[in-house]
Amino acid sequence: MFESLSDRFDAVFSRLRGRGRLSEADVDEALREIRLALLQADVHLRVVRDFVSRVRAELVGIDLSQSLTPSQQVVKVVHEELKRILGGETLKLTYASRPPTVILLAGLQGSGKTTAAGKLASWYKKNQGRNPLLVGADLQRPAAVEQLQVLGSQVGVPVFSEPSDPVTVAKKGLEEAIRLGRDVLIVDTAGRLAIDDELMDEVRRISEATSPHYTFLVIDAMIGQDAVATAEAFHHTLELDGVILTKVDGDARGGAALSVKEVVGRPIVFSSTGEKLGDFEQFHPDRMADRILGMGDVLTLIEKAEETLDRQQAEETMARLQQGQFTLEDFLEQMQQVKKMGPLSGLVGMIPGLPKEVRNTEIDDGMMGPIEAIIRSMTPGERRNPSIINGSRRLRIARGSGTTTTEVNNLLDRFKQMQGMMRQMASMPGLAGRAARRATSGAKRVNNKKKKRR
Ligand SMILES: Nc1nc2c(ncn2[C@@H]2O[C@H](COP(=O)(O)OP(=O)(O)OP(=O)(O)O)[C@@H](O)[C@H]2O)c(=O)[nH]1
Ligand SMILES: [Mg+2]
Repeated sequence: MFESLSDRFDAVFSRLRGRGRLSEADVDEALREIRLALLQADVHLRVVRDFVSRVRAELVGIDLSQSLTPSQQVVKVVHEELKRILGGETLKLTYASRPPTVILLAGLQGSGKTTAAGKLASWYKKNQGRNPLLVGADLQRPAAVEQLQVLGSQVGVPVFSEPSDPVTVAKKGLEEAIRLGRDVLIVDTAGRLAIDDELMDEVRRISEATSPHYTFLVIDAMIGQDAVATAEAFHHTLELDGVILTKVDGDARGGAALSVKEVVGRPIVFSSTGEKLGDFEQFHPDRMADRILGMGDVLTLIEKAEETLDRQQAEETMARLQQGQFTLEDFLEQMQQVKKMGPLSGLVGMIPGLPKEVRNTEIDDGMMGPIEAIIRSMTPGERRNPSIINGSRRLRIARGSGTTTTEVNNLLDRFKQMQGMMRQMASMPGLAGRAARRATSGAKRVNNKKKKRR
């Protein structure tokens, strides 16, 4: 999401970079560009107008004697405004004093409600240590409850439903949660079109029967700002508390994300970024503003790493690394751990300081496939000591992995380089110092690259 917007902003800021002071014409031009960028990102017209006029007001009042350069000041003002239209502070989710905390999901057909219900249950269980119960109150579509049950079993959360009517199911679900001592109740409802009075009435009655603490509207980001219009209709009937934005992975523009809060007055609370159950994050306006402006999102990256990486395994790898014994087996292990964190293309956007060219490189997750296949086609002995790989072994590995001997050679060469680097690092004193040195040398390399390009 936000790729093209990021590029446009980047262009505006680089034009301002290096200026000693900003003339009125500079500001006007920058604002015109920002306005166009937002419109092209499919942001609601009212939001765009508001955004531009607030940025203008801020820039007029800017004190040029401050320590920031003019372009940095513009970035700062735009960042603040972006954060504000994305919702300001992260919504803090609280729990009912008398459990369960009831969460009702509503939304248009196919917006991703059922998927979000499963992901939300998993989030509450894994991140918050809660014991959710899912309720299948979509009796409209024949396979809806079954779909929820599949998701429930994948995330290890029970599902309640019965073939009666949706309001009864929701009510009984609530009783069931109390009986079983489940502390979060997530109610999945039938997909509806906003104009469908009957279905709107149904979700309203489910809401009355369960008195939800949170009512979240599930919105498909790919629909863009049109989604916002439906949000208003739902808000009218349901008193929404927030929005779950789905299919963010398929939306390059970000119009819905940037319009929802301003138009509906309710923030995005979660975003769903893919088909996998782990592709689900709490929505942090400030981090999102960072990402849009290419400042990276280290916090989310660290959280993802903490969620998915196996600490003990990482420590073992680190220990071997320390002794200069990093093998192809460790390499494979690391690749698998990184893969668990989600699509690579998503991760790259979170790394700060990467030049735009790198951030926008098409990253093919499939690229890891052949590497993995090659390592898997090796014997344990070969993995531990690749120097024994001669011509005939190379041919066997290439055949076994469906690759060519050149590809096998390339991998072995790259691995050898990497191993050399690691040995060097291992010879430096102090693990922490080593990590720090590695981080700074990485940053330097990026900077150099950046300089060369300019
Ligand atoms: N790429 C991607 N696909 C998603 C995401 N969330 C949901 N989907 C897909 O979107 C389709 C619809 O999702 P559902 O969860 O069934 O949507 P729903 O709102 O429950 O649909 P109805 O119950 O029919 O109204 C499914 O194929 C999901 O796999 C997401 O964040 N990214
Ligand atoms: Mg559904």
